[in-house]
Amino acid sequence: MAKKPTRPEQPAYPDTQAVTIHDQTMQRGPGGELHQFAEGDLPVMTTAQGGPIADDQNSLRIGARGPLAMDDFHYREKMFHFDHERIPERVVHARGYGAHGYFETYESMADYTRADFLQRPGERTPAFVRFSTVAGNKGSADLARDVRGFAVKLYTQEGNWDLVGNNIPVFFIQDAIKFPDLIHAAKQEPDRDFPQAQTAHDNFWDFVTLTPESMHMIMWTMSDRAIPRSLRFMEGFGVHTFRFVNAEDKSTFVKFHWKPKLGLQSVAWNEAVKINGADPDFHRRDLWTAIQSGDFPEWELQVQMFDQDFADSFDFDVLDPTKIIPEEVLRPVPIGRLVLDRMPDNFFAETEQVAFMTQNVPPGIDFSNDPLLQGRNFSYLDTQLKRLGGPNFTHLPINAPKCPMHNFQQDGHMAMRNPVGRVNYQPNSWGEGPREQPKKGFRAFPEDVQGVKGRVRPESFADHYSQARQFYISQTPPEQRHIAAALTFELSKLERPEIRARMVSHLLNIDETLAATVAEKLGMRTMPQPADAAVPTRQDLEPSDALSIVKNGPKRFEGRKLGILVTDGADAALLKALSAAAAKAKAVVEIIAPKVGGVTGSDGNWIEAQQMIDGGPSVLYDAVVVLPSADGVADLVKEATARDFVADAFAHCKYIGYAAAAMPLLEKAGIAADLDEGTVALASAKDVSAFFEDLGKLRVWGREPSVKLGKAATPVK
Ligand code: HDE
Repeated sequence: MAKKPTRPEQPAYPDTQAVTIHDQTMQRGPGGELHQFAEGDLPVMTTAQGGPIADDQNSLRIGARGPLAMDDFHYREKMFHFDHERIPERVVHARGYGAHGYFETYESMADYTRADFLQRPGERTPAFVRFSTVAGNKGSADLARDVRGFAVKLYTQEGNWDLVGNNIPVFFIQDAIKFPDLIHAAKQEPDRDFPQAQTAHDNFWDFVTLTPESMHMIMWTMSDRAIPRSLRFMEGFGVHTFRFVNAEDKSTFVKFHWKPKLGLQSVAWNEAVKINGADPDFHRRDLWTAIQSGDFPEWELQVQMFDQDFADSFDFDVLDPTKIIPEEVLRPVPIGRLVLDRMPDNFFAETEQVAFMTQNVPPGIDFSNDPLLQGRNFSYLDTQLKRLGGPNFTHLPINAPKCPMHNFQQDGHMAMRNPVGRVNYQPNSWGEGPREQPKKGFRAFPEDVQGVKGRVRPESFADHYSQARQFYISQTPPEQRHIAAALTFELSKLERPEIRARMVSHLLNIDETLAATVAEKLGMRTMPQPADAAVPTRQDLEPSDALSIVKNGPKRFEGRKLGILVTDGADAALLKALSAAAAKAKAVVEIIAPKVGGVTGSDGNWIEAQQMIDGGPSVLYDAVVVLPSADGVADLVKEATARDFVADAFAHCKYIGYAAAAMPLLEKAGIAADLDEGTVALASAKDVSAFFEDLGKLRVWGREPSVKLGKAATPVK
C-alpha cells in the first residue's frame, strides 16, 4: 500500500533566531534570510488592500525548493504594482526638479489687473516650481547644454496660474506647428538613439540652419545661459507677451521676468563636461541642499508693461516669440517675489505628476495672439492626459487648486471627488450646486479680431538676425569667446560639413568676426556667402547690458561654495578663519581630504571631511583653497586627482587660496609660474577677509586667454 504523503511542517513564523547586524536587531529565518517584525510603534506592513503581511521575504511555494503557488496574492500585487511604477516621461522637459514655496505681492496691481493675488501688498500665494532641461531623457545629466524650463504654478484664490517659462526669453520657432520638428531634430537621432541630451549632432543643426527664425535663440543656447551654475542663479521668462486685464476690462500687454536675488552665474563648458561625470545631479543636489539648509532661493517677478501704442512703435512685433523687448528700452517693474522654502515629500507624487498648462490663467491675466502661445494653449492638456492617464489629474494634490472648486464634471479614471447628491447638471431647479458668476468669472479680453483665414506668417516676423546680433554685441569678451567656442564644439560634431558651412553663412549675418572665428576653428578653408536674409540685419540696435551674465553677476560670494583641500596637519587656525568668513558671507564650505573620514588638524583636533579627493573635484566648487601641511603635500603631489583639483580650478579661472605648504602641488599642477591676482597666498587668518572680498567676483576672466578656455582664434578672412 502506497504511503499517504505527509504534509511537511510549515515553519510557524516567527520560527526564527534573533540576530544583530550592526545596530539592527532582526530575526533570521530557516533559509538565512533576515526578517524585521513589527514591534514597538512601528506599523504592521499590509497589502494595498490593507491585509496584514506575515512574510515579505519569501514567496509562497509548494515545498521549500518547489514552484510558486498561484494564490500568492501578496507577491502578485507587489510585483504588479512595481511593474507599473513608471508613467510616460515628458516628451520634452523630462528631467526636472521641483520645490514648493510662495509668491509675495509687493503692491496692489489693481490699476492693471484684477488678478486676485495681485491686489493686496504682502499677500502670500502658495507656489510650486519645476525646473528642467528640455532635450534629455529623465535620467540625463544636469549640465547638458540646453534651455532650462522654469515652470511656476501659483495656487491663487481664483484658480491656478501656470507661468510655464524658460530661462531664455525667446524661442527657436515662431509657430507651434514646427514644435514636433524642432524637438525631433533636437532629441536623439531616431535610428541610433543618440546623442542623449545634446544638440551637437547633424539633425539639430540641419533643422535650425534651415529655420533662420531660430538664430536669435541659437545665440542664447550657445552662450553660457545654457549651462547655469545653479538653478538658483538663473533668470526665468514667460517668453510670450501676455495681457493684464483690470476690473474695467482695460488691457495692458505684459512680459514676465524672474530675476534671481543672488545674481546670474554659469559654468564654463569644460567645467560642465566634468561636472556631468563627477555629479550628474549637480543642479538638483544644489537646490535640495540649499533648501534643506534654510538657504531659500529667491527671485523677483518683474514685468514689462506696455500699451498698444508702444507695441505699434516698437522695432519688432511683440507677438513674435523670437524677439525680446530690451530691458533698457522698457524697464521691468518689480511686482513681487518668489521664495522656495520646501522640498516635496515625494519626488514622484509632486515633481513627476505636476501638470503645468499655459492655459491655466486666473481672471485678470489673459493671452496675446502670439502664435506659439496659442499653439501651446492647445497642446498641454493632451500631454497631461497621456502622462497621467485620465481626465482627473486635477484631483492629484499637486495639481488641485487650493481654493474652493465646484463644477459638474464627474467620473472617469481614478475619480476621487464626485459631486455629492442628485444634481449633476445645470441649469437645474433643485436650488443646489454651483452657478456661473459673470462679474467674478474669467472673461476673455474682448479683442476685436478679423482677418482672412489662411496659413500665413506675418511680414513683421521676418527679421531673424538683428536681435541675434544685438545679443552677441551685448556680451563681454569672455562671453563672446564662449559663444564662438560652443558653436565650434557643436558644429565639430557634425558628419556633414555642408551643415557647418550653412551655419557659418547665418553667422555672417549676425557678426562677421564671430563667423570668421568659428570658420577658422572649424578648419574651413573658404568662407561661404552670407545666408539669404529676408530682412537685412540692423546695425543700429544698442547693446543691452541686461543680456550679459557677467554684467549681472553677484556682488558677493553669498550662496556659493568654497572647497578646501586639506591633509593631516592642515593649519587649523586658517581653516577656522575661512569657515567663519564663509558663514559670515552666507557661503557653504566643503572639506575635501585624502580620505572621507577626515584628517587631524595642526592643533590635534579632528577635521571632518565631506568628500575624498577622488569624489570632490574642483569643478564642484565656486572657489577653492589648498591647505595641506608640508608632510601632507608630499602625498598629494603624487595623486592625479589632487593635481587636477588645482589645475582645473586654475583653468576654469577660479580663485585659488593656498597655504605656503601647497606650493609643491601648485608646481606639479603646472601653475606655479603663472600665479596671478586670482591665486591668493593665505599666510595667516588675517588674509582671509581680503580673499573673501575677491571671491564675490567669482572668476578671474583676465586669466582666460592664457588658459585657452575659448581662446580667440585668428579669423578666416
Ligand atoms: Fe512646452 N511643452 N511647448 N514650451 N514646456 C511641455 O508639457 C509645447 C514651449 C515648457 O516642468 C509639455 O507637461 C509646445 C515654450 C516647460 O512639467 C508639452 C510648444 C516654452 C515645460 C509642451 C512648446 C515652453 C514644457 C511636455 C510650442 C517656454 C515643462 C510635458 C508651441 C516659454 C513643464 C508637459 C514641467 C512642457 C508643449 C514650447 C516651456 C508637450 C507645443 C516656448 C518649462 O505639452
